[in-house]
Amino acid sequence: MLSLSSRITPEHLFYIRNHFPYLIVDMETWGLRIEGCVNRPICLRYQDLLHMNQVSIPVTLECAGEKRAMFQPKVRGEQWELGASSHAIWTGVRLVDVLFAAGIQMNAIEVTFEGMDKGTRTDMPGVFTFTRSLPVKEALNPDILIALYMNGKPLPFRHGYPARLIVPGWYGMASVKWLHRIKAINQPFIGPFQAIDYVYKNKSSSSTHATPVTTIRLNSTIAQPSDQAVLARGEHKLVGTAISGEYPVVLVEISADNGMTWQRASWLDPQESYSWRRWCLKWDLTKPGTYDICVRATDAAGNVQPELADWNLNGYGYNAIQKIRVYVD
Ligand SMILES: Nc1nc2c(c(=O)[nH]1)N[C@H]1C(S)=C(S)[C@@H](COP(=O)(O)O)O[C@H]1N2
Ligand SMILES: [Mo]
Repeated sequence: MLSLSSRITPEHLFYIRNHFPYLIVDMETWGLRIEGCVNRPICLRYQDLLHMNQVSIPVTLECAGEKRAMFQPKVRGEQWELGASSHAIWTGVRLVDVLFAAGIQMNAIEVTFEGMDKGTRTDMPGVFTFTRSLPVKEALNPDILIALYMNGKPLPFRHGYPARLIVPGWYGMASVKWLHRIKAINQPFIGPFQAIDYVYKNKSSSSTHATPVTTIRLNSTIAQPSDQAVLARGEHKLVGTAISGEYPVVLVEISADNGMTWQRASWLDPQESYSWRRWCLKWDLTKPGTYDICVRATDAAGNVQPELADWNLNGYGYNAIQKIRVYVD
C-alpha cells in the first residue's frame, strides 16, 4: 500500500527493509568512526554530530526490490508489489564535511559505510555486517547526509537511530542505517551486499559483467484505484507518484484504454530533486465495462518508461509502465 494523502509519508506507514534482526545500540559507547585512508582518523560522539552544521533535504527512499513481484518470469526475493517507497525530510550532517574533517586522502577510491546490524547469509559461511560502499566521486556529493532526524524528530530506531546515511537519488540499499563506521579505502569493496547482492545480473552474463545497482530508475505508480478494483459509475480520481534518480520527471500520462490514447496528469507537488512527485487525474466513468489503465512517466532528457522492465536474476529496478485493470458496474 502507498500512502499519498501528503507528500511526506507518515512515520507509521514508512516502509522498512532490514537484512538482519534488530540490534541493541548502547548510546554510552556509541560513536561514528571515520578511518582508513584519512590523515586524521576521528570518532564522533552523538553530541559532536548534533553540534555540527545541520542540513535538511527531502528525499524519497525506494527499495531496489520495489515491484519485484511484477517481473515475468518471477524472481527470487521479497515479493514486493507497491509500497517499498516512502518520502521524508532528513536532517543531519553533510557526509563531505565529515570526510574533510578527517582529511580524506587522494589515494582513496571508495568509501565504505558499515551498519551495526549483523548476521549470517544462506550463500556463504560467516557473520556479516550490512556494509556498502560508494565511489569517492559520489561520496563527495554535498547532498549526501549522515541523517540524525527524520521529519524533524530524532531518527526512529527502525530507520537507523542514532545515525544513518541518506544517499539521495540512489535506491535504498545505499542509505545504510545504524551507521557506526566510515572507512576510506584504496581498492574496490567486495562485501556481499556490494558484490553479490544489489547487482543487475542475468543468466547468460558472468558475474564480471554484472553492473551495480545505483540510482533510482524512471518510474511511476498508480496508488489509487488499486488493481482489480470495482468502481461505481461517476467521477473518480486517479492518484500516484513518479520519480527518477537521474533526471527530473516532467510528464506523467495516463491511458484508460490499454495504451491506445494518453492523457496528461496534473501535478500535486512541485519538481524537487530526489523527491517523488504525486500526480492526479480526474476521470469521469459513465460507461460500465473493463478498463485497462496504464501510467507512464517521461523525464527531462526525453526518456520514457519502458514497456518491459529489464529482467534480472535478483529482480531489481523494475520500472515498466504499470498496468492495472478496473471494473465499472
Ligand atoms: N544497516 C542497514 N542499513 C540498511 C539496510 C539494512 O538491512 N541494514 N537495508 C537497506 C535497504 S535494502 C533499504 S531499501 C533501506 C530501507 O530503509 P528504511 O527501512 O528506513 O525504509 O535501508 C537500507 N539500509
Ligand atoms: Mo532495499
